[in-house]
Amino acid sequence: MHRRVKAEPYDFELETEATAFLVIDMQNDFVKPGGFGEMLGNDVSLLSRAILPAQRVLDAVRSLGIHVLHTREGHRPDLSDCPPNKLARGRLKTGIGDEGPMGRILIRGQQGHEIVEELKPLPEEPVVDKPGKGAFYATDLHQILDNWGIKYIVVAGVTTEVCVHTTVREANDRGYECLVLEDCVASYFPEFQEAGIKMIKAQGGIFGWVSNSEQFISAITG
Ligand code: TIU
Repeated sequence: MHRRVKAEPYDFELETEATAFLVIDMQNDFVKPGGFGEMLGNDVSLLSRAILPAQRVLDAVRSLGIHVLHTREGHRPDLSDCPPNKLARGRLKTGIGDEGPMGRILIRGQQGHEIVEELKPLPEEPVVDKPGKGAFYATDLHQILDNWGIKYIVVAGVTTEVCVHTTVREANDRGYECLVLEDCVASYFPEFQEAGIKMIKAQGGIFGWVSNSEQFISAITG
């Protein structure tokens, strides 16, 4: 079904059958109090406020049968898929693979690596485990989207300037039209949230469009 979403820099037009809702890295360790993100000194409330709007979008797209996928950033327990530069980055006392507040940090199978309960994937919704920031790098995301005939990707998740940006840029280069929902993405840094959103829609939508949960839900359910 054809839908027109009020967006910037101009309306985003999509076909619901060719649309996927992609929820990026809404994992306990990034978003929840008591996780790795908070341990590093971040105010995680800046991230957790994206949960409720994303949940509303999830409810709406699920009720319409629109495809949903989730990603998680993390690694194998033996860290064999973690590049040495990522492991070394930050010179952290407690970093990737170490025992953190919610299990081993960014390791698959650990509680901190799990997607937050509010946005828990349904059994039929693929969860793409990614070792990097972009969801296309070293994953089967492109294959899944291609098999489904996806042309439009609606994006939620964290963080705006890191994994959301990298993924949207990768998607744009692969020919997908991306709509980022401003209140469903978040950053630990308010200035990066603001700049990150501006960059997407600058220059006539240089690598995507920006809207919000309310405008998107109203367009697809209206
Ligand atoms: N998912 C994601 O954005 N991973 C990060 O490492 N983000 C930071 O902002 N650190």
